[in-house]
Amino acid sequence: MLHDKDRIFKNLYGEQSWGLEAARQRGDWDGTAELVAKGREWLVQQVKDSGLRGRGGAGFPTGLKWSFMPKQSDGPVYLVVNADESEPGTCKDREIMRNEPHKLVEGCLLAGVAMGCSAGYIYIRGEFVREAEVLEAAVREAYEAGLLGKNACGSGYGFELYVHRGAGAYICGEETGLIESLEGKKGQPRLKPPFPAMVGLYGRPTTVNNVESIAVVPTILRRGAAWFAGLGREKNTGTKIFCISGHVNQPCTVEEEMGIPLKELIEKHCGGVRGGWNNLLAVIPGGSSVPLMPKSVCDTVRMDFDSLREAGSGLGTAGVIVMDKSTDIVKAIARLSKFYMHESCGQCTPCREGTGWLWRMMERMAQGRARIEEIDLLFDVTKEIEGHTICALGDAAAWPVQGLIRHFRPEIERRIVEYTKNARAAA
Ligand code: L3W
Ligand code: SF4
Repeated sequence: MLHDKDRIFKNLYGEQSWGLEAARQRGDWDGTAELVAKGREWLVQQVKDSGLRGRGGAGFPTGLKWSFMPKQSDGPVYLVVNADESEPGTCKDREIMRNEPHKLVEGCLLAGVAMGCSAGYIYIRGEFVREAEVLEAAVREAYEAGLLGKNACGSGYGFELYVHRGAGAYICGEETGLIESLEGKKGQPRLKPPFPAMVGLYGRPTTVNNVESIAVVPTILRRGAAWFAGLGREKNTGTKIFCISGHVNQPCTVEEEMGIPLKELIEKHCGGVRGGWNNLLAVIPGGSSVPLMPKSVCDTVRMDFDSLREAGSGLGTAGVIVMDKSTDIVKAIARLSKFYMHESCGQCTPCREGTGWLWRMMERMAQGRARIEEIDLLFDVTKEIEGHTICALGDAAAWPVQGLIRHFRPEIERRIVEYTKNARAAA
């Protein structure tokens, strides 16, 4: 359980102003010039030592990612912040940008220095109109106070920061689709490698980080890598913002210690599952792109990257979707299939054709209008999509269906048997 003193985000619920003066009172922008002066190597090493792993879904070690950027460069290198938060069930970056924008702005400067960037771009989801306004105002405040610009914080380091609004496509949250969109092109992911650290924005070395990953950096640097690494557990360190929605008594977004048991998270912060813990059917723990877990797994699982992977799911974005026994679980997953079909950018065949096929098949399964052997066929097709596409959207479309078949196959079979029986009786 996380003590208040270890909480990074002190204004997550917007009880105080987001503005610079209030942010300073909360400790933001305190001694930033001294941190900049410690230099690039120190900054990267601190983030490595903290054990921070990317908060956007993949959990890649942040310090390691920063170290991929060239030590010397013959031109500009860039930081890009992925603020295109679109994963169903996820609303953590939104709260940071609404209520703690200066943590992100200061984090951009420090990450920029750590990687030798002269400029950073925050790519914000188009639908986040109010959040973009707040963020733009926070960046303006930082410029006016001399915290950004040619001589950021009086440190002698020059760093420019831009806020760029997206236009509402989920695929622009994929880092290379985002870069394409930032360049003014259609947001279609690129083949990797080369990774952005080699060829990124405008063909230059670029690192794309999630909002939360960057916003925690100033606190890590001020309080020390050992403090952050002391929270959570090995390889899964620090605090994490969880967003819990669905069939709980009080849906909420909350910062907790990495590795908190799922049951404790729900009971402590959300007033429990609607109708009590025994009324729980399943949980999707990391935004819609990771497999669901039945109640038996939820009883004991911890909320961190490795525990959830071992449990057959993933931490993803930590958007926890809770479903009680009133849920039509097959229909719920069919709805997700429709989402992925709609958001597929269409450039690779297994995803373009496969996501539409999955959705049509899932609609039939939800009604029971299928044959039992088609369940195996459905599973096989998800395996043909997984790992055979340019970006992770193909995997993301496959995994929820795989999780459903793995854990709720009897429910799919029951529908098929019932539908067949009714159809025969009506004939
Ligand atoms: C240089 C190498 N860089 C990896 C970098 C890479 C990227 C990061 C992670 O997917 C996940 C996905 C969704 N040299 C490198 C290297 N990198 N090897 O490390 O890369 P990767 O490929 O593991 O993941 P990804 O393609 O970035 C992201 C999951 O997120 N997701 C959804 C996300 C939605 C949001 C949102 O709404 N905010 O984030 C949910 O689970 O399934 O697994 O930077 O360049 N050798
Ligand atoms: Fe586009 Fe889907 Fe291929 Fe990703 S996997 S590049 S979304 S078609």
